[in-house]
Amino acid sequence: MDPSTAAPPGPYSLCVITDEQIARLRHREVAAQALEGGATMIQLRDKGGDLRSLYGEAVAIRQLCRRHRRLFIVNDRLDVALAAEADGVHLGQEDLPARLARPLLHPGMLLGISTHSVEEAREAEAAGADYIGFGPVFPTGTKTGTRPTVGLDGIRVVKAAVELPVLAIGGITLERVSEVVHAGADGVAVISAIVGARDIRQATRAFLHLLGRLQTP
Ligand code: TZP
Ligand code: MG
Repeated sequence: MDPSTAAPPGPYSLCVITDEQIARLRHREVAAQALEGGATMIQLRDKGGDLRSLYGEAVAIRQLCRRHRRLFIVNDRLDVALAAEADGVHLGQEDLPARLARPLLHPGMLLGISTHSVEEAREAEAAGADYIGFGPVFPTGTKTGTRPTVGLDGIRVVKAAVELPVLAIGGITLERVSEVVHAGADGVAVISAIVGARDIRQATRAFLHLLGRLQTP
């Protein structure tokens, strides 16, 4: 397809989630390369560092995202999302519940919730989430202790159950994007297939190019 006729990517098309261990780079560097490759959303995810340095990374990535006009989301830490003036926060089932987080966010801030079942997706929707992550769709080596895989059928079922945008997550590779989008996902959230690639910029570009072709009506 002629790229000039492809629709511009939606805000939830491609969420690149940072990981310093996999990338062997700082969060801000991962984000910079993913944004140069066209990622539509950056999620800052850090499971080990101290809060002060997380805040520093968050501010740096917020500035990068503003420059690229892309969304910036902080994983787990609502306090850091607020302090760094992120566009939103992403919370899991073990984090602050969505119904408590929603009123703490500034108006217009995005609330993303990780879900693994129709029940959790419906609950997130009722609590005022703006989008859900749904997965793991496929087996993943990146997150330990994940819930059972939901598969492509899981995406179809959850899309029929909620109105919210659904970001598929877990084991999403370039080869699997097409089936995930055909199953109904509004976008994909990716760690290893992009952050672990030799060239993050190029890997992001490849995902975006494919998503652009798949999502153009
Ligand atoms: N939540 C469900 S699966 C997962 C998270 C954070 C890890 C996704 O990483 P990858 O490398 O894209 O499978
Ligand atoms: Mg979490």
